[in-house]
Amino acid sequence: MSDKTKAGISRRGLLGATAGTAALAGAYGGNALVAGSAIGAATLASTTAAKAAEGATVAPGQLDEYYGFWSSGQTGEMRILGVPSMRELMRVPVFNICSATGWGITNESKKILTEGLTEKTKKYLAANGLEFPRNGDLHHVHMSFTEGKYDGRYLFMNDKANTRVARIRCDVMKCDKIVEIPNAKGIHGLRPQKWPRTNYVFANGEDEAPMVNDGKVLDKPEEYVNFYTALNADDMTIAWQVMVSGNLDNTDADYEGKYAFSTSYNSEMGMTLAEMTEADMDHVVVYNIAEIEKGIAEGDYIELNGVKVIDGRKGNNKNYTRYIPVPNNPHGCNMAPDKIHLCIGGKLSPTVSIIDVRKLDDVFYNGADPRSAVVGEPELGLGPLHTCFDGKGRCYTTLFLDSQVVQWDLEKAVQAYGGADVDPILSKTDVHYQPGHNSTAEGETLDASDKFYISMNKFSKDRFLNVGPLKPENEQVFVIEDTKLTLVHDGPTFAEPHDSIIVHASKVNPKSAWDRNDVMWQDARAQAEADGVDLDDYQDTVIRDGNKVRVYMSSQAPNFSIEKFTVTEGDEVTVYVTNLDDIDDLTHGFTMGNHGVAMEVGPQATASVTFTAGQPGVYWYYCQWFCHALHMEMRGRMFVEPRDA
Ligand code: K7E
Ligand code: CUA
Ligand code: CA
Repeated sequence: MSDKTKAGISRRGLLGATAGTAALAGAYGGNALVAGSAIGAATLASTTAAKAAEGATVAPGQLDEYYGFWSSGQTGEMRILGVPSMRELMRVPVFNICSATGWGITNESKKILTEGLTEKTKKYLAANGLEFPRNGDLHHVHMSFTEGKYDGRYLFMNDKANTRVARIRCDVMKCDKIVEIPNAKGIHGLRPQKWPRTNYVFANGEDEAPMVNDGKVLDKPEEYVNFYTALNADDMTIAWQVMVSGNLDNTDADYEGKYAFSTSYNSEMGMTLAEMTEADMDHVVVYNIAEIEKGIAEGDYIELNGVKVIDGRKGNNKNYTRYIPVPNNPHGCNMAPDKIHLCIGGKLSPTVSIIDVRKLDDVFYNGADPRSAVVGEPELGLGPLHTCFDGKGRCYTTLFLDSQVVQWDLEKAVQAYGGADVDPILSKTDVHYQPGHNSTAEGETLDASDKFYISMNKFSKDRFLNVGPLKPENEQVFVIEDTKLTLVHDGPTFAEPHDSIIVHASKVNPKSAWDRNDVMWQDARAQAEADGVDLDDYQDTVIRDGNKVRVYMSSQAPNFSIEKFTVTEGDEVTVYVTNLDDIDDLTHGFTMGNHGVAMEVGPQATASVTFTAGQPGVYWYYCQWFCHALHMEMRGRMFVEPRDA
């Protein structure tokens, strides 16, 4: 990047000057600028901008006001950021394999990654020497709700690539359940029920498939179906599915616990791009939760691969679903915190369709035209994808093609649709570039606030130093002051800042050490008990059981309780490590050289890993999480003897 801005002002000089001014004001913390937030020169030149930046500044050592929970798209993990500083605090592996934490390597994580797979997938994986899918495509992270507000219990997320839904426990910020959804294909949109609490997690299947998908049907779209899934949030079992017409993209739920919604860009049931964009109108599917529950209770379902499936296709003449026509290939599906309006992003249409959920009873029970629930359709700009809310009656819609965010007034949009001569558009602000999702603080809840606006942009183009053909994406934070959005942070991220939620820090209270009785290692505990080993105490026991060897050790900085053990080539070795340290932040690890084995062992945690002892020789194991001045010395030897010796 050039040292000179277009206006000919030196960036360095400008940063210095701003810092100086702010220091005089006595409140400048420096992080927003120093820690890599490139504030545009033009923006900085304005006092308002400097003030806004100050408001969004989190000084070194200060804590952010909000947690941000981020999806990572095709990386498959969840990320935790501090907002507004945008400091990345943690990466929580979910659908990916992680070398640092041992996710996908430890027995505890493998159990979670495998136990929820369908038999069909297990068979495929086994035939290919795999235990679980190696990748994931995590688009949407959402927290559990109680009465329309985040309650800090769980986070739920989808894997589009392998049709899975996962849950993270917020007390330890680790994934504890992964479920593959039968029947459906490509879980995309995902939202928790908001009211009265998250009893259900709703998940959209994006890809249609033949109802009996056994390799006999390809080009008979009339035999293709799609599924909407409700999972029981408390135990992550599947409650029911609804068979629908058209595909499903994004989903949301209302604030009354009555209805849930999905957008469908392929009401045509087309298999090619031309076919999928053929119709002028697609639709929003409305699910009537009480009617579906009643239908299930009364036995009006078929059982498909162990799931109770209700027929909610067009023309079924039941009260399970309704189809509301909206313009061509809609995308985003966002329920406003006014509890009344649902906003549907037009994508190919420059509009957002506003559905008034109070009108849905008439659509279901009094034969009203489904379109009568649409009470606004403002023309906002090109490529409207997602809408978020600030709790002040204002909406923010990303315009993918225009590379802008449009801020608009919900009430005025409804008035304009009714014929009033009002312009709902309040402002348009450039973003860099091509925004997909966006977030305001707690914007999908009754605590929606107008503090910040975050734009998750699919392209960074020339915004950062060139790192080769694969560029990072770009995330931007704006401070909202009425109709003015001021950019205060611009930061690159690795694939892909797909979606995020912003949760007030007071609602998230993770532990600093594990509870020794945590269920995460209940299998290890059961095995230890069977072996007469007390996992909670100092352990140094090696059990031989045929060609199985179980090694129990504890770690206390800077020592493993076992400095060497002997096994035979080809033995199945399981190492259990218990971290007896309970000091804040004192994580140990266990890495076995040349065996593809590594794991995190958090304070007071037990973790275990099973592997096959390799070629004869001495192998060092070591602690890979820096824990002590003598961390390098925290190591030991595994001696592998030849099998025939
Ligand atoms: Cu949330 Cu891209 Cu998966 Cu919109 S979807 S951008
Ligand atoms: Cu223990 Cu490093
Ligand atoms: Ca379409």
